[in-house]
Amino acid sequence: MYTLPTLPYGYDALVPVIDEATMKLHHTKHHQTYIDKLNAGLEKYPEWQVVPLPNLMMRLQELPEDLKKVVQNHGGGHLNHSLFWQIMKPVTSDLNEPVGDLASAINQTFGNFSDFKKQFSESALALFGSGWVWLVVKSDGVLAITTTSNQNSPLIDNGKPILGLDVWEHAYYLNYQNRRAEYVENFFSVINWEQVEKLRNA
Ligand code: MN3
Repeated sequence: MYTLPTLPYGYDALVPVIDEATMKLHHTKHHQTYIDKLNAGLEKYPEWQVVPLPNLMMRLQELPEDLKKVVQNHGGGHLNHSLFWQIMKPVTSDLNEPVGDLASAINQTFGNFSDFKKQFSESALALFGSGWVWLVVKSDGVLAITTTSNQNSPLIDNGKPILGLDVWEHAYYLNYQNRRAEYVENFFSVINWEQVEKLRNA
């Protein structure tokens, strides 16, 4: 049985970037619903219950049709949100940019941090409908920016997600209404780059 992970900070910790009401609703209602539906879908497949969720995602094509949909949508919802909470932290006064090996890897792939930020933001704005924008490590170890629709996980295409931004309207609409660009810009001040680097090395 999957359960809702505890946030590493309070619901009001990301203010003014993400408001308390959005965080609470997003975590206790949206994320919880993905978990409930994932658990319900797995109930009649004890043989698949024991397989870790990231592995289920990578083996999606082997799953029975009804379970495949559940894992793709609700399993994806659980994995994606679990990562999202982890890679954010409260706003601090310092320049919030990656350092060390992660900074080098980003510069190597995207030229510099500002070009990375531009590409990531453009991908978030160009994404039609609901979905996510990601920084992933591809199977060859190289970084890439990708987007997925709905709750699809980058793991389906064998990219390891290390940074993700939820661009479903439920993630920002209370505070930003239709101003997705502002939400994306502000997101950069709550990214926990230390955690992103941990995930890259995991
Ligand atoms: Mn969401």
